[in-house]
Amino acid sequence: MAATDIDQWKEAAAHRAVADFIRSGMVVGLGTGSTAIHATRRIGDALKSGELSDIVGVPTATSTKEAAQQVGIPLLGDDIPWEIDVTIDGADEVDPDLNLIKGGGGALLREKLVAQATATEVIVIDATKRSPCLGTNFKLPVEVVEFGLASTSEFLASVAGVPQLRNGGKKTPYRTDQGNLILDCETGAIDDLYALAAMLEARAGVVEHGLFLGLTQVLVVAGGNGVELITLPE
Ligand code: DER
Repeated sequence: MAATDIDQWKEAAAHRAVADFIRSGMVVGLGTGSTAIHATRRIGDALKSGELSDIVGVPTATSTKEAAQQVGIPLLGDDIPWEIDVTIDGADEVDPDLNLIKGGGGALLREKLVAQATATEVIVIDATKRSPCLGTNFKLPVEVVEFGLASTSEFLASVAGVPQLRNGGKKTPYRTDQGNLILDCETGAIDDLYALAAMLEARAGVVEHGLFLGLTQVLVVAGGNGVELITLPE
């Protein structure tokens, strides 16, 4: 399919999520990436037109904060505990249980912080992101501190597949908003998601990983057959 089709699907998924889940007066988590940005822009337009009012946003990256400011979405500070009504965010790979690989955009730490403070996490994707098993189509991003990088890389190679240091361009490594590094791990299809997540979380030097397990309430998928909303059976 053409790139324009995928871009149209991304926009359609994001706009449907805003229409179905965002209401005036909400605290809204603003996701990061080429799909979620359409939701941020749509919310900005709705605030301008008066369709929505009294929305406060919690951005998942500095780039998303800048985009939200550009479209006039008031933002919540860090000085109070968040009670986020709805978050609209993207994903890099989604399995049939609505578990995710995220982090392709480098925002995984803030995205997971926001997701864990959210009542309704709405994930918006184009249909190419669906997968029978996480790790099949996308490397697993792992955010790590620079100190002890060689040891951390050796550990990740033993549990998560060959790690590759994400490049930031101009021969420098990519840096997250927190100044950390990202190792993208060639896991292949992951047979025990929770076991891998536990091993990563137990390792000093690993700041966060891109497995988002049990955090999705609604998946909005746009593809050649239109837009579909998927939830897990109660
Ligand atoms: O980093 C992330 O998880 C982002 O949500 C992003 O990678 C999602 O992908 P997209 O740019 O195709 O929406």
